[in-house]
Amino acid sequence: MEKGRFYRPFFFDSKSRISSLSLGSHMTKKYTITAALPYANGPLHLGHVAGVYLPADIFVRFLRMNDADVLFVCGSDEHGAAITLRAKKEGVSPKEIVDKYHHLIGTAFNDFGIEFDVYDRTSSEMHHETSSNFFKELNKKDRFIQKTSEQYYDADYNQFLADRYIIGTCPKCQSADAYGDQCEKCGSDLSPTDLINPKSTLSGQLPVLRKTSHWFLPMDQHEGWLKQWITEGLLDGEQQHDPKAWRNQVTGQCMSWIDGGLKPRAMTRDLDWGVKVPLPEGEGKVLYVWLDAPIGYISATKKWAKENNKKWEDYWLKEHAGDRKLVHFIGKDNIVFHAIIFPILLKDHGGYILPDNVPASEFLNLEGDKFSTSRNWAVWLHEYIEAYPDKIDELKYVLTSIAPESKDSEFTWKDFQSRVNSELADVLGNFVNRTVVLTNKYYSGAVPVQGTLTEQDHKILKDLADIGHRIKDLVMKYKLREAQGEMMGIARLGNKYLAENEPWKLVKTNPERVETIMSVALDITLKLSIAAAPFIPNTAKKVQHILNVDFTKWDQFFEARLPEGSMINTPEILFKKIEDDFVELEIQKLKGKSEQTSKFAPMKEMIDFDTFQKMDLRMGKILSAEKVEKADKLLKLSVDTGIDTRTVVSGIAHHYTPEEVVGKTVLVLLNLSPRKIRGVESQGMVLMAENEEGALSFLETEKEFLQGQSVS
Ligand code: B3M
Ligand code: ZN
Repeated sequence: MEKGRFYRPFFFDSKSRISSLSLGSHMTKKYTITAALPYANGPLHLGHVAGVYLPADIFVRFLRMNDADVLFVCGSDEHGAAITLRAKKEGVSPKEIVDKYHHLIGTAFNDFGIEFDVYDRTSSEMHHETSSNFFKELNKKDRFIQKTSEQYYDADYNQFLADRYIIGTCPKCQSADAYGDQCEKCGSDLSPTDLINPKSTLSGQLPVLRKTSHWFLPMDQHEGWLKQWITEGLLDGEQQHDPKAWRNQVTGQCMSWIDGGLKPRAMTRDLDWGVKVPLPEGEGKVLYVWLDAPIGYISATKKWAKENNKKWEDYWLKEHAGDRKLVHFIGKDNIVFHAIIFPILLKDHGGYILPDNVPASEFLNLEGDKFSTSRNWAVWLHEYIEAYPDKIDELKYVLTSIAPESKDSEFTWKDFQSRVNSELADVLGNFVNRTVVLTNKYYSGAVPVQGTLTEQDHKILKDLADIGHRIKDLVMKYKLREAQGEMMGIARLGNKYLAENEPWKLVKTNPERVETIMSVALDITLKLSIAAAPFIPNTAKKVQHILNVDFTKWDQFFEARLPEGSMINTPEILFKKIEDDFVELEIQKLKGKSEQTSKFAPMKEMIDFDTFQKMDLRMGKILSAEKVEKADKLLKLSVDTGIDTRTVVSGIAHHYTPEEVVGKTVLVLLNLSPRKIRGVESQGMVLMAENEEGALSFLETEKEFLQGQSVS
C-alpha cells in the first residue's frame, strides 16, 4: 500500500487526543450506592469481591459514564464479636486488629480499582457520634422496648454471649455452626436462645442463662408496611420502588422472615467494644453491630461531604434527595439487615430515603469447596494483586463472568485460565490486534476514509447499537454478568466482520473497499473500548490509548467515530496467556495454605506398622563434636551408639556450639543409608524437635538412659 494514497492527510497532532464530548442525553438519575462494610477482622477474598464490591463498582462506573450524580460509599465494619473474638485469639486489642485490617482491606480495594468516593471506618468519632445520635432519636421516639430477658452467659469468662460469641445448631436448617444472631448457611435470623445445643465460643462450655436488660426493636410491629413495601414497592401510599426489579432470592428471603413472624430483636449488647449506649442506664453496653454498621454508610457520607464541601443530607434525607436512589450491594447473608432491619430503623428515625434496591449476591465457592477464612481455603485479594499486579482486569473479567448473581457459583483456576486465554486473549485481544496491525500496515496508522457502506456494514452497525442498548438495560437491572457477555459480543462481531470480509486478501484487488472495512473495524474497536470501561477499565483505557482517543461517555458508544486521517498508535498485547504451570502453582498454594492452618506441616503419608518397625532408633552419646569446613550450619559428631562409634553430620551449628553438645545422650536413627554431606560421610541421624520459630531441641530422656538402649 503506497503511503498517502488512500487517506486525506488530517492536520492532526497525533499525540493530542480527541477530547470526549458528552454527545448524548444526560442521565437524570442520582444515586447513593453502598457496598457492605467488610469486617476489619481479616483480609478480603475473591468471594467478597465477586459478590459485592466488583458488581457495585461496575454499576457505579456505568452510572458515571451516563453522567449520573453518584456517591459510592464503603468502609470497614470495626465492631462486633467477630473482631473481639479475633483479638482474644491473637492476644491483642480489638483496635490493633481493626487498624491492621482496615489498612490492608482499603489498600487492596484501591489497588484492585474499586473506586469508592469514600472508604471510612466505624471506629471513627464521626461514626460514633452519628450512630449515638441515631439511637437517641429512636429512643426519644419510643421506638425501642426496653426489657429484661435471660441471656446466655459464660461464667468462666464473666461475659454475656451474643451473636458470634455463641454457636449451636440452627433450628431451621440444622447447620451445626449457626451464630447467636444468624445462621450463615440458610440466612435465618436467630436469637441465641433459638440455638440447639448452644456453646460458648470463649470457653466451649454450655452457657448459663442470666438476666440482663436491653433495648429491643419491636420488628413484629413493622410487618404490615414492610410486606407492602417489599412486595409492592409502596411506602405511605406512594410508589417508592419497582418490586419486580428486586432479585427473587431477596424478596423471597424477606417474605419468608415476615411470613415466619418477625420477633423483637435486641439492639444493644453487653460488650465493651463498640458504640457505647448513650444513656445513663446503658453503662457497660454497646449498640448491636448491625444497628451501628449500616449507619456507617451515613457517617461515611458525612465525612465525605465535609471533605468535599457537599451536603450529606442530599444523599440520604427525603426532603433533600429528590429522586435519588439508594442501592445496597451485599451478600445474601446480609439481606435481613439491609432489607428489613435498616429500613425499619430509617423509617422509625424519620426523614430518610429507603433503599430502591438491594441486589444481594449468592455465594462464590472455590475449587469445589466453600471459601473459608478459618481453614484458609481462600484466594486473598491482596495476595493476588501482589503476585499478579498486571492481571487485574483478567480477574475482574473472570469474576464477573461467574458472578453468583442468582445462584451460587464456582471459581477454579482452570476456568480462570480458559476464560483469560480463549475469551480475553483469543477474542477481544485478537480482534483489537488485527484491526490495529492492519491499520498500521495499510495506512501507517491513519484512520482511512469510510466510503459507501454496504448492507452488511449497515447491519453490523445496527447490531452494535442493539448491543449497546442491551448492555444499558442489563446493567440497570443489575445483570452485570449478562451485560459483560454482551460486551464480549462486540468483539465476536468484530472478528466475524473481519473473517467474512478478509481485508488482507481484498486489499490487492479492491483497496477502496478495504478502507471502508478497516474504518468500520476501527469503529467497532472504539465501541468495544467504551463498552469495556465499566467491566475491564484498564483494558478499555489501553485500547483508547491505542486509538488515540479518550471517550468516557456512554452515549459516545452510539455516535462517536474516529476522525478520518487521525493517527492511531501501534498495537500492544492486551492479555498474556495463562500457562498451565500458573494454574498448578495456584492450586498447590491453595492446598498448601489450607493444610497450614494449624501452623504446622501437614501429616505425611500414612505408613504401616511394618515400615515403622524397620527404623532402628536408639539412644546415643555424643563423644566429640567439631565444625565442618566451609559449612557454617553443620557439626560433625562422633556418636557412641552402644554397638559402635560412628560419625553423624548434623545441621545444628546455628543452635549449638561443639562444646554444648559433647556428653549429651540423644535420640539417633541408626539404619539410615550413609550419605556424604560436604565431603563427610554421615552414618545415621540425630533427631531434633523444631518449633514455629525454627529453634531446635535435642530429644533427651527424662531418666538416665545409656547409649545403645533402643527406642520403640
Ligand atoms: N460487616 C459484612 C459481613 O456480614 C458486614 C456488613 C456490614 S454492612 C453495614 O460479612
Ligand atoms: Zn440455618
